[in-house]
Amino acid sequence: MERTFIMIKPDGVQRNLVGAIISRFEAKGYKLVAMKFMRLTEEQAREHYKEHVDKPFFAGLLEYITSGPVVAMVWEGKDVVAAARQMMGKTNPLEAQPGTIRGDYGLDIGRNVIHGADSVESAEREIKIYFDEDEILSYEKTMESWLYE
Ligand code: DAT
Ligand code: MG
Repeated sequence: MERTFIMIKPDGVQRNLVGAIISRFEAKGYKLVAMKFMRLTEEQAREHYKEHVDKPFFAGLLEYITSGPVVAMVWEGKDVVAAARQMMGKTNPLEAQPGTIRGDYGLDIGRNVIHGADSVESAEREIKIYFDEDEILSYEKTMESWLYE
C-alpha cells in the first residue's frame, strides 16, 4: 500500500488545527502508521526543502518551519500521495479550492498550514528524514473491507 509524508506546520499547531487536519485523513479512510510531535532541526529543515535552496523564499521558509513544533506523520492507503495533495489544495492558500485544507484554513503562501509529499519518491525520501523504519507501524484495521473492494 502507498505511503505519504504529511506534516502539520508550526502555524497549524499554533492555530489549534491539529485535530481538524488529522480528522480529515482519518475520515477519508487513510491509515496512520507513524506520528511524531517534534521541532525540526535546521539540518532536517534544510534536507527537507533542499530543492528550494536557491529560491528567494528559502531563508524565510527555514525560519518558519523551525519556529515551533510540528506534527510529522506517515499515512498509508490507496493513491494516498496524490489524494493528500488534493486534500491539501494548491500551495498558495488563496488559490486553493474551498474544501481543501489550505483553502479552508490559510491566507498566505508562507503560512500554508500543511506539507505533503508531491510524489511517491519524495514521500520515501522525506519519511527517512523523520522516521526510522521501526517507527512505522504495520497493523490491521478491521474496517479495511469497508474501505477497499
Ligand atoms: P508545496 O508545499 O505545495 O509542495 P513547494 O514545494 O513549491 O510547495 O514549496 C514548498 C513551500 O515553500 C511551500 O509550502 C511554501 C513555500 N513557498 C513556495 N513558494 C513560495 C513563494 N513564492 N513565496 C513564499 N513561500 C513559498
Ligand atoms: Mg513541495
